[in-house]
Amino acid sequence: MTGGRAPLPVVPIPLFSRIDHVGIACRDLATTVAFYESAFGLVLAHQERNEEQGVAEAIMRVPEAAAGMAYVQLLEPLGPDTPVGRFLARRGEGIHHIGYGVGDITAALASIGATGVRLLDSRPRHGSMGASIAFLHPADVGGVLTELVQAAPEKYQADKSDL
Ligand code: KFV
Ligand code: CO
Repeated sequence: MTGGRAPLPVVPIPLFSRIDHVGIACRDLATTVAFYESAFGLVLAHQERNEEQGVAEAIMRVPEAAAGMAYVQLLEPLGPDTPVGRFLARRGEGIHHIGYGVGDITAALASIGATGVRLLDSRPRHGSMGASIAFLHPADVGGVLTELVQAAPEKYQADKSDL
């Protein structure tokens, strides 16, 4: 998974508590939201624009997920010179990243960073619904852009305030 490095140390406890979301790059958010609602019955839980990440996003709730909520995150780029804009130009629409829930993102970053996986964010940034997020380099995770998500306290989540 990480090339020719020495065997990785085993982390003492599972760092990831659940799959928080799968992020999907799309060209048109409204059309894609409508598709996920009508074809799959997913529920639009939240919508926001994240200038720092260069995306307009919609959070589709997967009903009745155990151990905390799980989501599909639809991502329309705010411009061509953004991570999702470049991804769409290079690969077209499709799965862009996977986000894992963690209890303590600062501790998780320290632990994962110590294994040699490159951290795209050494400190957490602002994510969906008030979460703290940080990305790991896809080249060190078998080609998968991987995001850590420490959810905000419950009162900040899925309140539809940004719809
Ligand atoms: N998955 C796997 N590989 C990817 C990738 C992806 N989504 N995007 C780019 N790459 C690969 C690409 O194939 C290429 O590999 C290399 O990364 C550089 O591509 O083997 P290669 O050919 O060298 P570039 O230059 O086209 O990509 P660039 O965008 O400049 O940099 C890639 C990367 C991963 C460093 C950058 O996209 C990044 O920093 N991403 C993290 C931020 C992000 O993706 N934000 C949007 C989602 S915001 C979000 O999820 C939120 C707000 N939230 O709360 O959940
Ligand atoms: Co995400």
